[in-house]
Formats: sequence, C-alpha cells, structure tokens
Amino acid sequence: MKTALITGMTGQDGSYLAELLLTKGYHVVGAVRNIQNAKELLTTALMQSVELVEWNMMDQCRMTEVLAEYRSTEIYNLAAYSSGAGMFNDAVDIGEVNGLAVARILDAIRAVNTNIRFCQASSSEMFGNALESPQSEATQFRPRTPYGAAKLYAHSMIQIYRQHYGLYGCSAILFNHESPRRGLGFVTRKITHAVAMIKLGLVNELCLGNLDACRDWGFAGDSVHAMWLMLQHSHADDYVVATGETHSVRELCEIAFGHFNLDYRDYVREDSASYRPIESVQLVGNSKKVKNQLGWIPEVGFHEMISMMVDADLRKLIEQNRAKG
Ligand code: GDR
Repeated sequence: MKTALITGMTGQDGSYLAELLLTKGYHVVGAVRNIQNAKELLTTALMQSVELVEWNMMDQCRMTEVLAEYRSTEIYNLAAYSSGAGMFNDAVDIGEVNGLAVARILDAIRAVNTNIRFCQASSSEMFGNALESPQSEATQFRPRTPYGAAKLYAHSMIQIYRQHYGLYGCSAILFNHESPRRGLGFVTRKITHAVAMIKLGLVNELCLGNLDACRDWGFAGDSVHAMWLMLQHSHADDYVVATGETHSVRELCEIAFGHFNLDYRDYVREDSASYRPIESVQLVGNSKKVKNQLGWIPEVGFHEMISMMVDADLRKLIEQNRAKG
C-alpha cells in the first residue's frame, strides 16, 4: 500500500485529494498544525479514513521526523495562505509559509529519502502582469503580489532541486479552482452563497468588486487529479492546470442567479471598496502539456460547477435552518 502525505488537508483541495487517493487505495496521512482543530474541520468520512500527524511549516526538524516515521512515497503540499483579496497582507508570513517552507520540505526529503515524489500547488498568480495570454509553462513569471512572489520562490526551488539533486519535484501551476467547499472569501462561493440566501429570502443584496474581472475557473476535484497524475509519470516536470476558458464575474453572476431564474442586476451592487486592479493581460491557462503528456481530462465545466455550488449552498442553508428549528 502506498502512503501519501498531504499538507493542507482541511482545505478545499486537500479534502478532494484525500478522497481521490483513498479511492486509489492509498494510506493517506494529513500533516496538520493542530490535530484537534483538524478533526473539527474534516468530514466524518475523511476523519475515519485518514491518519493525522502534527506538522509545522516553520519546523524542518519536525518535517524530517515525520517523513522518516511515515515513509510516504508521495507528498502533496497544499498548505498555504490563499486568500485572494489578502495577497498583500502579512508579506513576511506569506513568504514563510508559501515560499520558504517548501525549501524546508525539499531539504527534509533530501535528508530522509530522495525517492519521495513531491508535488507543489503553485499558482497562476506567479504570472502576475503576464506579457502574453494564454499563459503556458514557457510564459515569463512577473508576480505582482507578495503571494505570487512567495509561490514563485517555491516554484524555483523545486526546479533547482530537480536539476541539482535529481529530486522528483513537480509544480502544478494551478489557475483558480473552485467547488462547494471553497471559502466564502472567494468570489465564486461569495456569489453562490448569496444566491442561495436570496432564494430563501434571507438577504436581498450582494456587494461585489469589479464585475468585469475575468478568471480561468476550473473545478478543484479536476485540479487535484492533475496533481496525482504528475506523481505517476516517468519523470518530474511542471504543468499548467487550467480550463483554457475565461469568464467574467458578471457571467458568473448571470449563471448563478439564472439557476433560479433570477436577474443578477436586481441584486448585485458594485462596491468600489472591493475593486482590485484589473490585469492588463487576461489570466487564462494553456494546459496542452498536462493533457497531452499525462492524459488529464477535466470533467466539470464552468456552468455545471456554478450550478453545483448554488445547489450545495441552498441545501446547506436549508439544513442549517432546519437544525436551528
Ligand atoms: P483570486 O480569487 O484572487 O483570483 O485567487 P478571488 O476569488 O478572490 O478573485 C477572483 C476575481 O474576482 C474579482 N472579484 C472579487 N473577488 C472577491 N474575492 N470578492 C469580490 O467581491 C469580488 N468582486 C470581483 C477579483 O478582483 C478577482 O479578479 C485565487 C486563490 O485561490 C489563490 O490562492 C490562487 O493562487 C489564485 O486564485 C489562482
């Protein structure tokens, strides 16, 4: 039985990845900061099927100890600060966790077993003010936030350790990926949750930033599948994971509100306080490489994903209201 270690298992991507690996027969170990907190965040099904171990992104000795003890053959690093609007906040902490911690993991791998395969959740934010669109693995990185810069440091270290020490380290350059498990701070879930609230008559307005902002939004379950494929290949490499489609926040609203035959224009208010500068070049990924070399096929399209999220939010709210009596 293969053992995989996942950091960030309590997040959206971690939970999808853990479920995927369990269906493939892995022993799944969640490396978490605090086991008690993690237990409260995981679903009962996951709690019963995975093992949790205490881990600290700042503590290389602890990482080395855990890798030596659990003998995982694959490591997926999904732990990171990930708030979209907060990409400028706490630059030093972001640098520590999203950047430097990856160097610690790579050194721990070198110390314990150089055959361990490592996959990093890199980000399209590394492209920042990109000079071309769509972006591929060959596109120049021009990060514009501390978050993007930290992710780029980690990405570069993986390339360096791959070349210099021959480690099997992969970077999944993930474009936005969403699901019903997304946090409410991200625009997709903010919208789908508000639509469900409006449907139930609990609120009647939604304040958003720029409606014309565009993103390449995929399904988180598809993104983690690509990460798994990367660690099953003959050699390590970096891959853009994206849908290749771009949609605006306005289109997202049209679909989400339209799901209940509502017109978003009756409910959405643009709030300049939430505006973020719009990219001069569209962020949209070219994922030919992962499709051609690894046979990755995304299964959930944009429209289907937004509908799934609205339905899930409605279900959750109805259950919550029922529980309240
Ligand atoms: P992003 O995700 O910053 O791309 O980072 P987010 O969902 O926050 O923003 C997407 C786009 O929507 C616009 N927008 C709003 N965003 C939020 N959060 N709230 C609003 O009210 C709103 N109105 C418009 C934003 O300006 C932006 O253009 C995500 C995270 O998962 C990162 O961790 C990851 O690295 C990148 O995606 C790829």
